[in-house]
Amino acid sequence: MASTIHHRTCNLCEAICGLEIEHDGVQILSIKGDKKDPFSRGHICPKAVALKDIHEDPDRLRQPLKKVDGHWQPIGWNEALDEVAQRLGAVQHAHGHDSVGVYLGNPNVHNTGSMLFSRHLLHALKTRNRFSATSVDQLPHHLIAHKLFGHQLKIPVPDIDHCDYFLVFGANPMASNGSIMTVPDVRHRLKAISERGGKIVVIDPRRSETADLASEHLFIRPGTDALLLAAMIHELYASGKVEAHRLHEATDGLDGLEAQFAPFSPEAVAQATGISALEIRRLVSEFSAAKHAVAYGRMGVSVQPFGTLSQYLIMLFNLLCGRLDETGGLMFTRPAVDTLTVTGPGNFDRSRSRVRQLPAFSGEYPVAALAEEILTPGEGQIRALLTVAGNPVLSTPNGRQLDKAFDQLDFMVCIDFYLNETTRHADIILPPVSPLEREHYDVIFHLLAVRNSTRYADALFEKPEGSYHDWEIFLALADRLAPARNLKQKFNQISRRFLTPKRLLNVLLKRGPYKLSLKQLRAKPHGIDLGPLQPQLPAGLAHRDKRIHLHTDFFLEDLKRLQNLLADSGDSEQMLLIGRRHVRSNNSWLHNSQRLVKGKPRCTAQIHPRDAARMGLNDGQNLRITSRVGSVVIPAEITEQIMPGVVSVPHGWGHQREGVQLRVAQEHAGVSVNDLTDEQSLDALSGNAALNALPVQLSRTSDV
Ligand SMILES: Nc1nc2c(c(=O)[nH]1)N[C@H]1C(S)=C(S)[C@@H](COP(=O)(O)OP(=O)(O)OC[C@H]3O[C@@H](n4cnc5c(=O)[nH]c(N)nc54)[C@H](O)[C@@H]3O)O[C@H]1N2
Ligand SMILES: Nc1nc2c(c(=O)[nH]1)N[C@H]1C(S)=C(S)[C@@H](COP(=O)(O)OP(=O)(O)OC[C@H]3O[C@@H](n4cnc5c(=O)[nH]c(N)nc54)[C@H](O)[C@@H]3O)O[C@H]1N2
Ligand code: SF4
Ligand SMILES: [Mo]
Repeated sequence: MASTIHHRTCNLCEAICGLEIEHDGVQILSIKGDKKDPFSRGHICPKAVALKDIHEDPDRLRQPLKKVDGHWQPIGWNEALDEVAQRLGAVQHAHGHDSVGVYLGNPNVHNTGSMLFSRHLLHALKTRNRFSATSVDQLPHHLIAHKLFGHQLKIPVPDIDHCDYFLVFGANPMASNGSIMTVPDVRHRLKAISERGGKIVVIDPRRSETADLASEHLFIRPGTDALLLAAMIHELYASGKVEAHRLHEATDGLDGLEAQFAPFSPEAVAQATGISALEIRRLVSEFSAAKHAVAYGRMGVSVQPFGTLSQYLIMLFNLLCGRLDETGGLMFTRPAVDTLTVTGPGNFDRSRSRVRQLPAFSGEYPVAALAEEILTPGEGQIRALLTVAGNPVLSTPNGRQLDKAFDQLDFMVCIDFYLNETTRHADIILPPVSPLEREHYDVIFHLLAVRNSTRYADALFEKPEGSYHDWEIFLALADRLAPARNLKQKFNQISRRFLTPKRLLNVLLKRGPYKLSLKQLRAKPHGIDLGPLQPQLPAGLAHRDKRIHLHTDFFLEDLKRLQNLLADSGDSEQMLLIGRRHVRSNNSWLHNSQRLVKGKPRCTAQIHPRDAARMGLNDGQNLRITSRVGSVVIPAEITEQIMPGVVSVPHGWGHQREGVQLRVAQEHAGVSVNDLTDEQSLDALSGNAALNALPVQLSRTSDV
C-alpha cells in the first residue's frame, strides 16, 4: 500500500503537538511535526517518535493476563472481565463498598474515552476510597480554582504570547513542555518574550533548561517560595504598588490583607530563601512596572510542604498587581468543549480518609494515604484495588511501602498495557488498545491552553479485532458490577454504549461556545485557531454571585506555619531533595523506548561541587541518599547548576524490581526517587504530596 499522511495530536504530554504521521496502513514510516498546525506550528519533541515505539513494542500487552501460581497466563476477554467483576463484587459483598480502592493515573487525562466514560465505572464501584495522580501533582490548582473562582477547572494560564515579564516559580517548560499551561513550541514562545524586549525570570533551586534560556535566574532554597511570595506581597503594600483594578471591586476578602503580611518583610525572608532583600524589592518593582506581566508556578511549588499556600500567593500577587484576567497576564480560556460542564465544580473536605483523616477533594483522598488504607486493619480497610493507567509504585511517595501493601491485597486488577512495577502486583491485567488505535480529542488541555484552539483526530489504525478501548473496559466492568435490574437500567446501559466518546464529543462541541461539530473539526485536521485569550471576568466566574471569593481564613491560616519556617531557617547544612524532568522521559512509562533511553544514564543525583568536596565525593561515584523512609544508591553528578545544600534526582526510574517485563527499561533501570519520598510529608492545606524539599542525608558508598 502506498504511504499516507495521518494528522493527529500527540497525547504524551500537555503540549498536545500536532503530528504528521506517514504510514502504509500497517507500519509507521515517519513522525514529524505538523507545520500547518496553527497552534503547535510544526513543533515536536523527541518523545513524539516514541508513539511508534509504544505501538510496536513487543512488551506491550495485547491480551488480558491472569496470574496463576505466580505465573502469567493469557486469557480471553470475557473470562477476564467476568472474573474481575466477580472478585471485586465478592470483596465488596463481604466487606462493603469501600473495601475496593481505585487509583487513576495521569494518562487517563490524555485519553478522550477515559475522560468521558470513567464515571460509569466509578459509579458502579460505589467506593469512597478513590485516589489519583492529582495529589502528587496539581491538587493546589484545583483547590484554589474551586474556592476562588467557583469551579475546580476554572484555572487561569499565563498569556505567554503577550506578556513582557514572565516570572516563573518552580517550572521547567523547556524540559516538561509546559504544565497547567498547554504551550506547544515553548522555546520560540519564550524567545519571543525576549525578542520583544521583555524579560523572563526563573526562581528555582536548579539552573534548569528554562533558567538557561531566561534573562535571569535566582536560586531559591527548596520549600521557601511561600516566604519569598509573602515578602513580595509585603513589599507591594509597603511601596504602594498595589494596582487598582476592575476585579478588586468583584473580590471578597481584600480588606485587611496587608496586616497579614507584616511579619514577612524582604529582610526577614532573605536568609531563609537565599534571595536578598534588594533582589526581592527589584523583582516587585520590575513586575509592577512591566506593561504585561505574569507570575506562574508549577511542580516545584505545587508539590512541596507549602504547595497550596505558594500557589495561592502567586494568584494573590497577580491579582494585587492587576494581572489577573488581563492580556499578557493570567487568563482564562474559552475552549470549544465547555469542560466545566463535563465535571462538577468540585468539593473539599466532604469526607476524610479513615486512618489519617486527610480531606478528600472531589471524592478523592490524597494518594499518600493509599498504602496505610490497605495496611491498617479495621472497618473500611481496602482489600482489593483497581488501577487505571497509573504506576503508583514509582510515582507516589514511599513506593516500597506500596509494594508491601499491594502484596497484601486479596485482589488487584490493573487496566494497563505494560507489566511494570505496579501491575506486576496484579492478579489480572486488562490491556487497552495502543494510543494510535483510538481517536483523540483533548478534553482537558484545550482548557489550559495559552491560545483558544481545537483539534480532533480519528484513530490512525483500526483496533485489532476483539481488543478493547479503555472506555469499553470501563463499561464492560460497570455492566457486570451493577447489572441492570429493570428495563430502564437496561436502556441506560445500552444507550451509554451507543453514545461512544465520538458521539458524546459531537454533542459537547455543538453545545459549546462556538457551536462546532465533529464534522467541522474533521474537515480541519490541522486544528482550528479560535483566537487569543480574552478577558472574561467577572461574568465568566463560576460562582453564582459572580464574585471572587478569596477565602483568606482558609488559605492564610497557613501563614502561621510559614512563620515557623522563618524562625528555624538557620540549618543550611540540611540537604534537601528535589526532582527533575528530562525532555526524553515521561514520568515512569517511556523508558522502554531504546531511542529515548540511549546515551549517558540520566538517573543521577545532581549535587553542587561544594557539597561534593565536603564529602570527598567524585563525579560519577556512587552516593547513598537516605530519608526517613528509605535509601537509594545512585551515581553523583557534580554540577554548579544546582544550589549548594540541594540534591536533585529525577522520578520514574527504578525498573530493577522483580517481575517487571520492560526489557529495554530494565537495562537502564536507575533507582526510584519515590523510595525516598515520604508519605507523611504533605502540603498541610490540601494533602498534596510534598515530593520536593525533602530533608535527606547523603553519604559515600564504595563503588559498586
Ligand atoms: N519530558 C517530560 N515532560 C513532562 C513530564 C515528564 O515526566 N517528562 N511530565 C509531565 C507532567 S505529568 C507534568 S505534571 C509536567 C510538570 O511540568 P513542570 O512543573 O514544568 O516540570 P518540572 O521539571 O517538574 O519542574 C519543576 C521545577 O521546579 C524546581 N523545583 C523543585 N523544588 C522547588 C522549590 O522548592 N521551589 C522552586 N521555586 N522550584 C523548585 C525543579 O528544579 C524544576 O526545575 O511535565 C509534563 N511533561
Ligand atoms: N518524586 C516525584 N514523583 C512524581 C513526580 C515528581 O515530579 N517527582 N511527578 C508526579 C506527577 S506530575 C505525575 S502526573 C505522576 C504520574 O503518576 P502515574 O500516572 O501513576 O504514573 P505514570 O508513570 O504516568 O504511569 C502511567 C501508567 O499508565 C499506563 N498507560 C499509558 N497510557 C495508557 C492508556 O492509554 N491506557 C491505560 N489504561 N494505561 C496507560 C502506562 O503503561 C503506565 O503504567 O507522577 C508523580 N510522581
Ligand atoms: S512536546 Fe509533548 S505533545 Fe509535543 S511532541 Fe513532545 S511529548 Fe508530544
Ligand atoms: Mo503530572
